[in-house]
Amino acid sequence: MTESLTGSQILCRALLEEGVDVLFGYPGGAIMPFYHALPEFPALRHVLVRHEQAAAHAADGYARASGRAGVCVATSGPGATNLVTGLATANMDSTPVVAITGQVARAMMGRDAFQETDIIGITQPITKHSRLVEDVEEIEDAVREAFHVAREGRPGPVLLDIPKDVQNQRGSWAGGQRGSNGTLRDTAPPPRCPAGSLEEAAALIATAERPLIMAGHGVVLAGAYAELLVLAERTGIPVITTLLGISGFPESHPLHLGMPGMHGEVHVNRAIQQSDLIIGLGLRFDDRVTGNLAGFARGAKVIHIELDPSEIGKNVPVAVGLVGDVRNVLCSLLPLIAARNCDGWRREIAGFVRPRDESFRAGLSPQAILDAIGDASDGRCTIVSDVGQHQMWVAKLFRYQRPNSHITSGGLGTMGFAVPAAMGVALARPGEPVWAISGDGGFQMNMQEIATMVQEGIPVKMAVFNNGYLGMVRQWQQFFHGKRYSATPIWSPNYVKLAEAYGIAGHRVESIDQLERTVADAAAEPGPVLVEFMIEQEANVFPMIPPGGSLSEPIEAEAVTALIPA
Ligand SMILES: Cc1ncc(C[n+]2csc(CCOP(=O)(O)OP(=O)(O)O)c2C)c(N)n1
Repeated sequence: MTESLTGSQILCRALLEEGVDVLFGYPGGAIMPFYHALPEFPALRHVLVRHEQAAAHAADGYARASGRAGVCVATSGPGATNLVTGLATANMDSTPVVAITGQVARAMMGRDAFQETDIIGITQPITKHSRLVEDVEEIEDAVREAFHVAREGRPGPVLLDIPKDVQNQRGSWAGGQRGSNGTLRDTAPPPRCPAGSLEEAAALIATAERPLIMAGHGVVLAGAYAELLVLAERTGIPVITTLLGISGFPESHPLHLGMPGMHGEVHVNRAIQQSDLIIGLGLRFDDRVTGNLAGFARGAKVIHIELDPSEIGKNVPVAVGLVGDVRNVLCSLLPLIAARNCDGWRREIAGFVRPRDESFRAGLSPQAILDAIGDASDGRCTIVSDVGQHQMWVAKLFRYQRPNSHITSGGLGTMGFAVPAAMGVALARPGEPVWAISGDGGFQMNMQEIATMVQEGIPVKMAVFNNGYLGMVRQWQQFFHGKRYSATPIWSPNYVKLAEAYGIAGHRVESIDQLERTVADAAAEPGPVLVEFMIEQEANVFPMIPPGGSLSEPIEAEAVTALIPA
């Protein structure tokens, strides 16, 4: 039995059949038929953002927190192009997002009609798939395909561009043919490991003298927490977590070493350089992790477990490549792994550990702020960070205990991500505390979303680390551009008054004695809240591998005076 409906009604029904419960969007001319139909489907909650970029980031945050595809909607032309940064962000971090854009009517396409852009052409390089839906009879299949493609294999964004007249066109609804928008786990493919490769990997793991596990985003995407824990505990192999692998392994665990790469700890990078085996789990060995590839872990063989076969051997030579969802591959590998320990190697690594830069610990330091946030929520919160120095402090200094409790834009490094992404996280995890932590630069890129939170009652706790600079760029200028602070000092509004203007609670913390109390008050606030932390203006993130340098050449706090002109 088929029913005659408009394209927009079919679209709404198809979204419901995919299990969609929330969409982030913004209306306009070419998507009006969809917005006309939407009120007939109250199970589809629409969140009206204040900028379409925020819709894409919110859908991304929702997807990362829930493991289901996030959905964003925009009109043609400027609405669609405003989604671009968010889609590129999702693409770089393998997040399943389905974007729906209105397009001008078919008869107008190709005539430079009002608000016409070739959004398919624009987004093709930054999505897994972009499709122009040319007839109402395609809509049902196009939606099913979009969710399937976004989630299957390595997840990523998909865009459906639907001309206005197709949204209005009447067509037939068959329905009942789809699965639901389940979690990524439901669609994980079985591993593809060439004959003998699992045994080969197990033999390398049994005989290596200085092995390391390097856990990336694939661990979180696959939910391979328990399997990673078994592998580590059975073998005693220390675990490194990349920026997007953070919260894939409990940080309090004695086998947890820390973050590698450009701002990784000295002992972590040194361990990598000395290791004879790296077991890479769901990561792409990107340049922020490896530093100069020619000098990366020259004595190490690499076992690479990765869902996307095109990643294997792309950046580092691989001894054994195992293709598949990290959890499924580990399930196949673990029965072959014998118990061993790495006590001698771990003692050696312990000898590499450098004392923390104590200048951080004094006063209103990032460490003190992050400890206060962790304490105020018993470590139960999800931290969504923006991009810059604070992002590195949030990655390195917060003690993540819960799986998937750290969310950030790793691959694209998109400033402005935290606030809107945190809205998506908060809707995916109702009742759980969510902190968006931004710098004063990135916060000002999407702070308009406070209005969305107020209108929709989304209780995100926003922290601004105010150092008066675009701090990470200032740090580079300090180290590598003779301290020429070109275009990095940044003025901010009065954030307490800004909060007041939006009708939410706002606080400024200027000294350590205000810290605990204020953070506790913010944590207890039922609605959105904004807390500004006045941190040291020229604090730096240490250590740092200079751009183009190898992991063996860190700049450490005490050496930096030699680099910087007086
Ligand atoms: C959209 C975007 N524009 C520019 C950059 C380049 N960039 C990287 S970090 C940074 C400074 C961030 O400053 P702020 O938000 O104040 O954070 P802080 O580094 O001070 O913690 C800039 C400009 C970027 N990553 N994203």
